[in-house]
Amino acid sequence: GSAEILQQLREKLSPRGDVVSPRGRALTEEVFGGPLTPVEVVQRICADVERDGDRALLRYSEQLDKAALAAEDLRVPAEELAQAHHDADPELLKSIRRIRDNVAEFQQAILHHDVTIEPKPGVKLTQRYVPLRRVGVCVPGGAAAYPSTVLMTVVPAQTAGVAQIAVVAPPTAFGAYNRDVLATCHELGVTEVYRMGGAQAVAALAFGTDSVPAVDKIVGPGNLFVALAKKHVYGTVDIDSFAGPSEVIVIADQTARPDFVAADLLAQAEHSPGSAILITWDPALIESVAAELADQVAQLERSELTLDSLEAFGALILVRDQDHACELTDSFAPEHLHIQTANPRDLMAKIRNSGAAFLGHHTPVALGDYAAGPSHVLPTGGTCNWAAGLCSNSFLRSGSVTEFNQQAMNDIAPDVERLAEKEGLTAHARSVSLRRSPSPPRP
Ligand code: HSO
Ligand code: ZN
Repeated sequence: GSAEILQQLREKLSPRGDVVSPRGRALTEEVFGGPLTPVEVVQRICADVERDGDRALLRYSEQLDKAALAAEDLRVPAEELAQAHHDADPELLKSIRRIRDNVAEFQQAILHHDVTIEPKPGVKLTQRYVPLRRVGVCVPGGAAAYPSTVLMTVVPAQTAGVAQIAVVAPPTAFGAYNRDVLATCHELGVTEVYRMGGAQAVAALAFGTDSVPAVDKIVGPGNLFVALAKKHVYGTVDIDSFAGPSEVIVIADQTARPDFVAADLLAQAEHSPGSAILITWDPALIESVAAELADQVAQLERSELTLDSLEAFGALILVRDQDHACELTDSFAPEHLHIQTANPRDLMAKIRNSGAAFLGHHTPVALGDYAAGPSHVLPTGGTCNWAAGLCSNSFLRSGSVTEFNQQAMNDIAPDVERLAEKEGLTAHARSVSLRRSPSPPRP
């Protein structure tokens, strides 16, 4: 029945990793002198960085990331960015430029513009959008290097007109010591890159330190500690959504090719952890996809990790029919949804909640992960029923602008005065009545 499937799915989807690994547990015991929950760890780190700045930041980099850095080492020197760009594969740089153009074109097209209405003569109401002045972008660097994440965060921010973009990546071979990550930053014109990761990097961006000027908003994916730290500093700065481990739900029918479907499931499982779920009403497809998965996983470079991820967070689910598939998907609000059926748009119309949807047999999620145009920084963990993915508009804040002339103010004044009086706020009422012309009789 639906309830059991729902329960099972809930366990499979969103490998949030709130369970700390034995290694992580040992590390926190060593650093904090006792077992702490991830939330407690993050609270401690953020409080220390807020109080002690660089000193705490560097101490945690050493203790948690095993990187002994001095304050001067935090920011990647301009020459190093240029060198990485110089050394990078020229074909990679060409791809990066093409992808940048794809992303910029889409992000530009969806950008909010100021809206002004004149609902009555003498009244002008505007919703205006201004880019944030300074933002911090988290690029992960634990399990793999992600130059694509640099593109999918920095280009939307640039499109919005953000003047200062600070990229942070952990001091690891997959992070701020990764040539391709640094080369991508340089290609995009990012000059501020910091070697720091985890909760301490988020805290440094939020509170500012001697070496890292504070930002207005922190975006980008990361592990559990990064996500919890962003939540913790929200209010001091803005943040984007909870972007945790990758998830995909594939809805497929008998028109789908089992090898395609299996390849798409493996692609997100490869993130390790990554959850990958097939929902279909065709029992034969379950069999054929299962066979394909076994076959294909063995051929992957990250074969073992992917298999582990698939076993822990993968599922092949048989449902009654299309409506059942849509209903289940909607209640899970997956980060990625890929519909591989004869009528993908019809199904899409029945699903409200997904971070990013991919329609048809020729639109693998990997197109969106790397190159299509919408950002791959998306809400996970079942938060897509209220959270949205990153886009150029995430880097704007809106404000209103109101302008009345005398006549228009006269017209609206009685309503203002009445409400103000009901609230007992006579100063408010007076600030309006004083301006009326001719003046109303004094009560
Ligand atoms: N699927 C990831 C993004 C990514 N994939 C980066 C490959 N590289 C989160 O949506
Ligand atoms: Zn991916």
